[in-house]
Amino acid sequence: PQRVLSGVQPSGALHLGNYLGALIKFSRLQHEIPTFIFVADLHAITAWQEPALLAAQTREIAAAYLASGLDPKVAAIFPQSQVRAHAELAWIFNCVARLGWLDRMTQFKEKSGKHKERSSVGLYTYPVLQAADILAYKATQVPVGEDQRQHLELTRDIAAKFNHDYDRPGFFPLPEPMTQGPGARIMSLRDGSAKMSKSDPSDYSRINLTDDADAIAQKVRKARTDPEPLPETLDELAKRPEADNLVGIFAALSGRTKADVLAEFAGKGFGTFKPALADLAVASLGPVTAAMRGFMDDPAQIDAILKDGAERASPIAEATLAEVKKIVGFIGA
Ligand code: AQP
Repeated sequence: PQRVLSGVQPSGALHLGNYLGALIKFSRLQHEIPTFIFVADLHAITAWQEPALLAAQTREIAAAYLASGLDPKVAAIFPQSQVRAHAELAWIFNCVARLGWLDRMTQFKEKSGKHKERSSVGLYTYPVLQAADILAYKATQVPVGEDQRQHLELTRDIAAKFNHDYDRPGFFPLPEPMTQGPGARIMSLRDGSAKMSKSDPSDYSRINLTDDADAIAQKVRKARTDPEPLPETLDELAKRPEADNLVGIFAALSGRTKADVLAEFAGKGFGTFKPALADLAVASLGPVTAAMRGFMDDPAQIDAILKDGAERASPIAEATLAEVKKIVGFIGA
């Protein structure tokens, strides 16, 4: 059977990259394939989080899920920490994954920076926990942004090694990343070579889901570009990272292809394109932001939705964990 699984960390305000790379895909998939979407609070504490802020941000991510169209009666929406099997399976996978595999993870290198020895051990084993998130549900499809591809490869390696070492061909499926589409890699509005990110110190580098119409319009207006009009072809566009990014955002927000957007705007300057993009962004995000605020006004309702989601997800993850324990040779499983 097919299953979709994904999650977002409650480690800061959500931005347009998170929305277009991940969130927007969830609500489309939920009606086609059983869908499990969690708030990755266990992952978030790999870097320090103020406890009160972590709780607030967990509810904010849940509100963003609901506002972007996830239906809690259709998809299971839950906090990662409320389904114990994730952490327990992660331990077993820590013993399957090899140090050499984790040493190659570029996100750890980027996030630990120059202070590797001061990073948490959790940050290092982060992708192993991610493998447990996915494989606890034997998920087959994982809608994520391009930046998560390497971690998905690691999940596939862990699944394959487990199946091989314990001689259980096909026990874990090898999940497929769903990273297609123009929203898979949204870049910073200030630098076409850096991804849009929560941790960028410049707020002008990103559009936050909580930005109002004026802030969105101003950020688009100030977005870095070159002076040339938009080109005719995708090949030409690819040579201009900032222009490419803005066209990609337009395409993702309007559900069109970049080629289609170029067909409309080729030959036009940013004086025409940027206002059109700002209008589109405000029209697309405005209702999401408003709905998000509505959900955030009722934290008790969010908590109830998350608890219900955890109760629906737990039996599935527990069943996988019980099978795994038996396969490994733990008695009583
Ligand atoms: N720029 C992006 N373009 C497309 N997708 C993106 N994602 C993140 N940035 C972009 C996708 O959003 C989902 C949730 O990511 P996360 O909560 O795990 O956060 P992250 O990957 O650490 O990315 P952030 O938001 O930029 O945070 P920092 O600054 O801490 O690195 C994932 O599916 C991710 O691919």
